[in-house]
Parts: sequence; C-alpha cells; structure tokens
Amino acid sequence: MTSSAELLEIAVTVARRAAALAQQRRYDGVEVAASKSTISDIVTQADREAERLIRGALEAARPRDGFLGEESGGEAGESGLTWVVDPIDGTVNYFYGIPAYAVSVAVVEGDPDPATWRTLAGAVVNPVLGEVFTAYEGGGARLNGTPLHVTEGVGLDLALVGTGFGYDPEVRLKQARFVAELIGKVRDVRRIGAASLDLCNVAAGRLDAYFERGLNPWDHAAGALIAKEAGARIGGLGEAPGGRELIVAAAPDLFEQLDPIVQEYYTRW
Ligand code: LIP
Repeated sequence: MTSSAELLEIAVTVARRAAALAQQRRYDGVEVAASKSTISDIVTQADREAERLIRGALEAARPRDGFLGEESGGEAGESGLTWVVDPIDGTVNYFYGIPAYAVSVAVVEGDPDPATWRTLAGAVVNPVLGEVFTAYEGGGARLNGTPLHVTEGVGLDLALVGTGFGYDPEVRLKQARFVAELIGKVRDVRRIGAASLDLCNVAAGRLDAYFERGLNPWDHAAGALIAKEAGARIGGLGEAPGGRELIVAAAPDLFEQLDPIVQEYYTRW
C-alpha cells in the first residue's frame, strides 16, 4: 500500500514537469486551441500538451489508478484511487501572460466526486514564481518545503477575501452582485483567476478567505487539501463538502463570520 507521502512525491514530480512545459510554451507563444462552455472559456494547446504529459507519467507510475483531467476527461481505475488534474489552472491568465497560473495534481480515494472523495495528496505548482504548494492527509501543508498555516484572529471587517467568476455572463453578473454586497463588509476583495492558487493563498495567509461557485473538481482538488492541512475550514453549500455549488475556505474563526453571509446569498441563487 503506497503511503500518502509517497503519492505526494509522484504528484510533485509530474506537476513540476508539466509546469516547466507550460512555462516554456508560454515563452514560445500561446495559441487558443478551442473554446468550451462559452467563447471566453478557452483551452490552449499547452493545456492539452501538459495534460498528456501528466496522464502519461501517471499511467506509467500508477497504471491501476483512475484519472480525471480537465482536458481529456475521466477513466476509472482498479485501485480505488483517482488522480484529479488541472494541467493549467488560470488558463485566461496564462493566455494573457499574467503570472498567476498553476498545475494542480491531486489524488483522491473513492469516486472522483468532491461530495464523497477523500483527498490523500495534492500539489499546486506556479512555475513563474517557482512556488510548489504541497500537502498530504495529516501531513500538514508546505510551500517549497516550509510549513504553512492560515492566519487566525482576523475579523470580517479586516479580511482580504478572494473569489472568482464563471465563464457564463449571466452567472458572472449574479456572482458580481454578491461581491457588491460583500465588499463593504470586508477589507477588500481579490480576483486572482486561479482557484488552486486562491486556496493555496489562504493556506499561506496571503488571503484570509476564499469562496467561489461553479468550480470543476480539478480546480479545487489539490488546493482544498493544502488549505485544510494549513488549518483552514473548508465548506460547501449548506452542510455539503466544497464543490461545484460552492466552496468556502478560511481559518475557523473567520469562517464562522463569513460563511453565513455567503450561504444566505448562495442559497437564494
Ligand atoms: C478557473 C478557476 C477560477 C475561476 C475561473 C476558471 P480554469 O479555472 O481556477 O477560480 O474563477 O473562471 O474556472 O478555467 O482556468 O482552469
């Protein structure tokens, strides 16, 4: 039985390789390969190439495991473990050359469903900043090997809160309306553009909280574990775990202040 720490080593190795590839392709020049859910929901050739690299490396290292990737979809395995991969999270940032994109690799036990999975290990790599965020279950969270812990004791009025918006214009408008309600209650809001980095920023104390509705499993699989292992409380809509309907991450004391406000709006959605 492979330990979670050993699984993390695999995640870090493949994420680093893919991140180096993505960074090189960025230097070479980025092309949009297609649009997905909307015309602004783009995928680049580099997304596809990076996922092929990750998927091939994982098939070689862990042939009995399942795979769920943003660009190539899912394939069940026999081991009970599934690798959940976003080859380039923050695709629009990547396309524009904004240095806030990351490769996100997680491995989960059980069905690849955020409602039921148990995340064992996760790595998020931002190649531009040379930052490798890591965590395995029960092992704490680290940035380039240095332990991370969320910032505690922050009141709502002094909280720096991250969020994001979907690709559907009507959804974005509803999400923006909530931000207009919230922004007067907190220190400020940040929209960084990559959920995996938002969650890692909570772990690192660079954000005090993060919430978003509409994420795919691969957007948050690794980052949510990293934030949790750094001491954050992670929640979803109502009593559900974090997922597509909603994910909220913050230190427990701030979570108690922020979550009721977010729930009140998003249960009215
Ligand atoms: C992105 C998320 C981000 C969200 C964007 C987009 P992608 O994922 O990481 O939090 O606000 O709309 O979904 O598409 O770059 O992999």
